[in-house]
Amino acid sequence: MAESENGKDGKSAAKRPKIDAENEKRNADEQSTDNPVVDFQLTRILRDNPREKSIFIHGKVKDQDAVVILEKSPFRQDSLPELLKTSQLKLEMQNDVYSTYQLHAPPQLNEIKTTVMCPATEKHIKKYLHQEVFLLEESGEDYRNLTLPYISGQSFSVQWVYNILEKKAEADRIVFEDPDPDAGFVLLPDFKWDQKQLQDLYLIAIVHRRDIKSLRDLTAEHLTLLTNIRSKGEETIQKKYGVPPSKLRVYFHYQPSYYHLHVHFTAVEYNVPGCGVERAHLLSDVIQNLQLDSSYYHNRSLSFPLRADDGLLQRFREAGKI
Ligand code: M7G
Repeated sequence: MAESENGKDGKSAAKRPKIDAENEKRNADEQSTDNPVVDFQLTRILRDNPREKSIFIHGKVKDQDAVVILEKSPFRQDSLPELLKTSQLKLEMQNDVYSTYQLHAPPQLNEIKTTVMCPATEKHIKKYLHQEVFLLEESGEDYRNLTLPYISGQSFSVQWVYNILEKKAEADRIVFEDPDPDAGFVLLPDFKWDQKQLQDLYLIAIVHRRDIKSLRDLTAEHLTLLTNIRSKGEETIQKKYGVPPSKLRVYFHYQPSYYHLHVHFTAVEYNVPGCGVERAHLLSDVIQNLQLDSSYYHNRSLSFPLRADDGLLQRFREAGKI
């Protein structure tokens, strides 16, 4: 795990209490809500990542399909003294200067981030099932002839995005909003980030405009929107978390899972899945490409990975493209 961004610029002391206070408030609010996984009946393990300490499981909650992601939270530097002082150590082996233990930590220092999707669709289940991956090259024409018709009928619902924009969900998590209908957006923590530490900082900026599906739709007409997201997003993250723009990776996914334009802001040292060259497009590169050529993303070929069971891969195969 990368060193804390704030360890270097000395701002962690100032910013961490704010994160903690917000988390405590959220925890208190959440303790009163139901446990949605208490009746969970395991169907199968979709994916198991021992190295990343995460597991993706499919099961049923009251006859409805559910996907649950369990992920051990990273260590927090500020709670290390408490962890070492208050935990129980069970000796496993001792040899010369070497000894190993099982450490039994108090529950509040041993959290597991849990994401629940219920009712989960077949597409949710497939998304997390381990699959062979293929790299595709899509021309502008392929996009219009194959990809666009496919995603129009098949993509994930973006209802959760509309709920955020309309303040029907996660309203208390919004860290910044520019309400302008053309250049405006909402910035909030991605649901992959538990906000307990800055090493895995992850926010998303969701645009108010509902007519931009992805990178492919962008032209020079959208430059004001894009530069606005970059400058106000970076400024907010610097102010709220003490993380400067030089410590951020700001990018689009192509293909995204959700076809409503959004930008990912992650800590640069956090090696999050989906930040590799085959899927991530830096916002600053996109801005410069559009400044040079307004139809850059309409015309050029874009490569992206698809899993073996993806219907779009099947379309490309049928069209003799791979
Ligand atoms: P993407 O590139 O469309 O798909 O990014 P990906 O999930 O394959 O990366 C969508 C981003 O939105 C991801 O980083 C998700 O973790 C995040 N996200 C998805 N949902 C359903 C939610 C949600 O309900 N709330 C929040 N805050 N983030 C979400």
